[in-house]
Amino acid sequence: MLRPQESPTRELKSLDGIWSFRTDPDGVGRAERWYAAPLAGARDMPVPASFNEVVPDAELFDYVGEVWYQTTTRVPRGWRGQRVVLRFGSATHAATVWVGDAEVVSHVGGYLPFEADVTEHVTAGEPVTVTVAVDNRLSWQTIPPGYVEETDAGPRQRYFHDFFNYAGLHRPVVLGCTPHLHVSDVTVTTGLDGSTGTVGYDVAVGGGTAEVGVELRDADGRTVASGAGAPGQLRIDDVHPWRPGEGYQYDLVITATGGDEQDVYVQKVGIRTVEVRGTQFLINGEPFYFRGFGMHEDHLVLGKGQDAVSMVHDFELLRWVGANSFRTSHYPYSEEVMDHADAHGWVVIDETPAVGLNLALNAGGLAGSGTFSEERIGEETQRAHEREIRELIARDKNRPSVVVWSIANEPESDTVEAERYFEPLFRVAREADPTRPVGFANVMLAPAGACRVTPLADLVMINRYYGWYAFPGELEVARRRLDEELARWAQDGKPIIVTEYGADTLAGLHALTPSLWTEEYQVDLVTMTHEAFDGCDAVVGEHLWNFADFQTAAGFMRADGNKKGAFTRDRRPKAVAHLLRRRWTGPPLA
Ligand code: BDP
Repeated sequence: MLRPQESPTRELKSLDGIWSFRTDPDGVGRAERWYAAPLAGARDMPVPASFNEVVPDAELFDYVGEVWYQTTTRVPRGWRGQRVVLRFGSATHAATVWVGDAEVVSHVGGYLPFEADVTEHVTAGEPVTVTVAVDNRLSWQTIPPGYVEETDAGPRQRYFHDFFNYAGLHRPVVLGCTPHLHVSDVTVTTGLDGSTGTVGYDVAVGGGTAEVGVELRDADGRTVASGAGAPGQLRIDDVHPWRPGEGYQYDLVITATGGDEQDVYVQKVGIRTVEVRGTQFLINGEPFYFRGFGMHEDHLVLGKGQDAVSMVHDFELLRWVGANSFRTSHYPYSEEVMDHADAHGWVVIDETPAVGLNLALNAGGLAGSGTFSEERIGEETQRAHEREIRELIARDKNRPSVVVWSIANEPESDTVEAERYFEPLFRVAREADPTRPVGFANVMLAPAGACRVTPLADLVMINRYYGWYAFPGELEVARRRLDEELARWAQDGKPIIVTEYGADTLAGLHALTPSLWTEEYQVDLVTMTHEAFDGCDAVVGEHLWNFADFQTAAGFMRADGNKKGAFTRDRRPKAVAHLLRRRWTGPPLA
């Protein structure tokens, strides 16, 4: 799905700001046609943001069900005769949208965009009301999964992943116009051969047939190649590649012309290659070592709301600490984050929201029961998972920053059922994008030899908590076991990225003797773990868990959330951040 943009033929109007908002605990809004009139009893709610923490109200914090958002805007009068599209960066986890009293689109999946052609429901120059019912419920059929339990105190959302179920309109909402004849999609693939670059492109057009022309312009606006026809291949001499740390991008200016209409869409292109060769991970043919974090879209009050200040600040902290990469644990991040990554040379492991597919973890009373079964995670969930993979790749396929698709985090992976569940999903990912390696983050419960899903992957990605969940306080034993496990994975002959390691740490808690939760222990554990990585050639990456402390569901394992951050939730460095900075900004790692 194309990212909306302004171009010589396209305009955008942001609908971000204060919307009317109300909850619908009795689930009557649809029957009562709340979209057909101003929302009664509404309060103000900022968009984009999670709704959970904006109001100090425990019921809203833990609310389960549909909430309603409404805004009125005026369609620019210059849009007469144009195709008008309404687009949401995301709605967590499902949404139905009305324009006036016409239902225009429904979408399931909380972390990917969707849009509706609303041309016939709007009039240029006239006001229009947009109403959205957003459902934050997770079920056995959703990705991520969960279930609603009826308790004496009302419904409670249960889920198996370790981050708070923030919900709402988390990302920008825009109204845009294009000509009726419009560029509806483009796929680019890039190659490098010495100083020559190639850009393959395939353009799709909607609303009629068109002649397609493309021009590739460098960052100074000079045309370096051009072509005619919807699919084609461009050759660029003296190419300036996209590199980690330097997000050089060209503009592919696409022009579609048909009848008396013309559309212009500009697709950014970073020319780079990605390859797994033996135990190496190569970007532009050179070995790449991943330094960075698993992260979360998580900020005080904003929850998972996209916010430019927080986003740029987080990237500046990543830069300060010497990171070169991150994983979008455990769901696709906003397009604003991805644009920034492309433009500044961040290397990204792009993850679907398939987290919590493992009843051996965080499953309370269900613990240990079979995860993959028709009553739990069965074919319908698998179809939802497939859709998430397809939609993620459709959104991010042209992004140079994305070098790996991670199709799940810590699913059950040591059973025949898991292998059966995942085998077709790897196929889906590879069909949708034959150019990037596909993997998933393996859980400690399925070590080398026992995991039946990693053999399906192009690389080994493991989350390991030696010294924390395993051998807490016993760093010597932890080190030996970690060495042994890395050596076993190395025998697979694939690169290993340790996608999680770390320790919960309360900023400001100190001790002279090894003591869990202290800043010293986090430093000691991370030092021990790095020594193990340095002793294993197949390890090509280290992503500490987590970049910053983050909110989770309530539980006795968590102290106001997960505290494994290198930074606190308000982005102050813990001692480990300085350790990482010394390691990551020092001489390059082997
Ligand atoms: C892993 C999960 C991650 C958790 C982390 C932890 O992938 O989401 O937050 O462990 O327990 O199991 O801190």
